[in-house]
Formats: sequence, structure tokens, C-alpha cells
Amino acid sequence: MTIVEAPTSTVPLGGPSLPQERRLATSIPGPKSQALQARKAQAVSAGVGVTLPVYIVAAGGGVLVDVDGNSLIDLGSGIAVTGVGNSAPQVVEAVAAQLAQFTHTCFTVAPYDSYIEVAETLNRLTPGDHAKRSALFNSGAEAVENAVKIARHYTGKQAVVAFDHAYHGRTTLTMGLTAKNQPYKNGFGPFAAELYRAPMSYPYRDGGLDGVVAAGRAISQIEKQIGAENLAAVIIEPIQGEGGFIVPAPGFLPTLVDWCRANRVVFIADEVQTGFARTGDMFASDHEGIVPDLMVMAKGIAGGLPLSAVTGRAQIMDSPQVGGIGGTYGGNPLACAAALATMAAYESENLVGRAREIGAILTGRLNAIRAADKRVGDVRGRGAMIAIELVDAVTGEPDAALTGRVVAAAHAQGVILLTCGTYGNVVRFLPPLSIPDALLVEGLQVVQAALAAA
Ligand code: PLZ
Repeated sequence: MTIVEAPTSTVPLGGPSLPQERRLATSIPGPKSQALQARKAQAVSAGVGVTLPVYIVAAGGGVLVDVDGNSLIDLGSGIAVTGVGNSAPQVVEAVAAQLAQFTHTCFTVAPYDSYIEVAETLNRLTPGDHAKRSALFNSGAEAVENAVKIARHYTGKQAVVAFDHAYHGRTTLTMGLTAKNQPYKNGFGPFAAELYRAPMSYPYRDGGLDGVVAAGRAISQIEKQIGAENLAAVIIEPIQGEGGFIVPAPGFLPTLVDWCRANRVVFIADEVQTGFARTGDMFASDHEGIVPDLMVMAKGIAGGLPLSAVTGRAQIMDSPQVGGIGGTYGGNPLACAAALATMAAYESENLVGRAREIGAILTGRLNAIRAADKRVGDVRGRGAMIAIELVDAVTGEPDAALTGRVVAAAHAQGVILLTCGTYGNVVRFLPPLSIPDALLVEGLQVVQAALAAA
């Protein structure tokens, strides 16, 4: 059992009044978590995995507190969801007020105004000043599916292109768009028809290929293998998330957008992981000034409540027949209340600026580690979405085993850390934007020590 003394600091965005400290009361996972994990094995499908089996009872600022009384540093935000912080007070207040009014009517049966206000806010926040419309759903995958449906309806075409290393979800359509077999696709086929894959721009692994050249390579493959006349949509994450925080070379995204526009192909930006201040802009598309035809959003949109959205050009979004788009829970009133409070906080608390500050701390320290340790092959990402790629110091080959050891050691020391990447060798940093600097730095020191010992 290790007891760690850590500096205590306040939570910038409020949240439950949890001490902002790393505190280990037991080994990780503690006895109560282990008992719950044993119950899980008897009750929950084995297919539902758990990164770190510590069972949580409270969270806020930059910490998660577990059933054994451990306070862990959160460097994952529940996979980029709680950017605004866990149980941020504005969100709690808004949801509690809505909860006391009504919980559900189904917007497509008897509507309410908060859904419209969420749509208006998304139409304003997303890139481009053209006329826009939005539709609300529950999960990222569901929103991706709907973006594809809408693009097909509008264009009258069927093919959809996704990229190497892409992640778009786990449903039958989105599994086909997702690149990686294990664990996402293996044994779950057959996959949907008319889904194709194009080569990505991956500067660290494609010899720094110029972005315009890399886009030309993708476009030439699309033209040869599919034909623009059959292609409804190109879907891409402006920074790939699960695939390894891959930032395409400058020029790659704008070239694809231009080609899509010239060929009546709908360009869909999947900003499920990158959206809402995460990358140090409201959306990752903003960095290169691209204006997607449709944008898919989820995760950071509603402070932890399940909500997703498709926003885009009015003429595309208005194409489907009335009743063609919907769902029982999409734009549920509790989720809409949370989204309005969350999106207001991104603006009023300047969380875009906060993400940039976090990015400066992360990249500064990680680049220093990289300078001294050849196993850190790359440091990349933007804002509060930063990753390191771990490789063999001699061959440069991806080192998934090392990555596993580093993350396991960080977990044992009370830091929630996630991996990603096609080759399983990327450690990603996605702290809540509410994390105090001192805690972020401490989390990085733990990772540094874990790497040194691994
Ligand atoms: N598009 C870009 O990152 C979800 C997946 C976690 P859902 N990423 C986390 C896991 O192992 O299931 C994601 C994403 C991008 C779509 C999705 C899908 O979003 O809300 O998980 O359906």
C-alpha cells in the first residue's frame, strides 16, 4: 500500500468539492473494486471491457474517487467527454431544473424549445456562415450513421469513403467505417456495403509526405476504385482519435474538401472526439479553416450526458423526407439542458484558451521527455488532445508492450491514462479542461517515472 502526499489546489470550474489531489488509500484496484470486478464478471457481458477496474463514486475537477477511497488523477475525461469537468455545477443545476419539469416527451411526438436552442447554438458554433440545420441523436455512432443517411439521400449516391486508422463507431454501418479489426470488428461481420477506405496522411509514419500530395494519393485511389459519380460522402476525423491522435499534414484536409465540393461529394467531419474546445479551438476543423458540409459531434457536447448531433448545410440537412430522421431519445430534454449549460461554459469560461494552456504544458514536458528518451518517437496533437507514440529505440518499430507497461504503472500509481493507435503504441492525454495545473503536472511526472522504469 502506498500513501502519496500531493499538493492540494482548487477546481477552476467548481464541481463537487473534492480535494484536488492524488491519494492512494489502497493498492490499485483496492479490495472493494476487486469485489465489484468479480461481480461484473458474473453479471456483465465479457465483451464489455474495462481499462482500469476502479469503481467510481465521485468525480470533479481533475480527479476520480473510487469505492476504496482512492483519489485518482483523470487524464482521460471518460474518453474526451467531460471537458467542462465532471458534474460541473452549471450542468448539474440545468439538468436538475429540467428533471423537475419533465424528463421525456420524444421530440418527434411533442417537442420542446431546448432542442431548438441546442440546434441554434450548434449552427452558430460550427464553421461556416452559410444556412445550417441540426439534428440530435444519442451516441457518436448514431450521429455518424445519420450523417451518412443524409448524405446518401441528398446526393442520390451510395459509396462512402473512410480512411486508414479511422474510428467512427461500433454499429454495423460504423464498424465498416472503422479501420481496426481488433477489438472492434473481429467476428462481427458481414459489414455494410459500399464502404471504401483511402490512405491517410500520417506524417510520423509516411516519411512526412506533403499534405497536398497525400490528399492527391487518396483522391487518385478514390477516382480509380470508386468514381466520384458513385460517391456520396467522404468522412474523416480532422485529428484521428482512436487511430492514434494522427494530425494530417497541412493541406491534406483542405485539398480533400475542395475535391469533394468540385465533385458533389458530401464532406463529413467526424468531430466526435475533437469537438468542443478539446483541441484549442472550438472544433479541429477550425485549425485549417476547413468548412465541412456536415459535422458529427458527441462526447464533449453535454458534459457527460448522452447526446450527439449532425450539423450542416441547410440544403443537405433538409433533404430527407419528413419522418425520415429521428429516434425515441435523440435530443432528450435532460441531455439538451446539459448541452446548453456545457456549451455556454465553453464560451464564458474560455475553455478554448484553457485547452491551449493545457496543450502547452503537455507538449512542453513531453517534448523534454522525448529529447532524452528515444523510445518516445513522436509527440503530437493539439490543445488538450496530445499523445506520444512509443517505439523501439533502435528499429523505430511500434512498441505496444512498452506502452502497456507504462500505462499499467501509471494506473498503479493512481493516474487514469488511455492508450490508442492502430499499433497499440500510443499513450494519449485527454485531461478534463477543469484539471488544475498542479495535478496535470503531477500526472505527467507519474507517467515520466513509469516510462523511466519500464
Ligand atoms: N467517432 C471520432 O472517437 C468514439 C470509442 C470508445 P460513440 N470514440 C471512443 C470505445 O472503445 O467504444 C467515437 C469517436 C469518433 C465516433 C465515435 C463513436 O462514438 O458515442 O462511442 O458511439
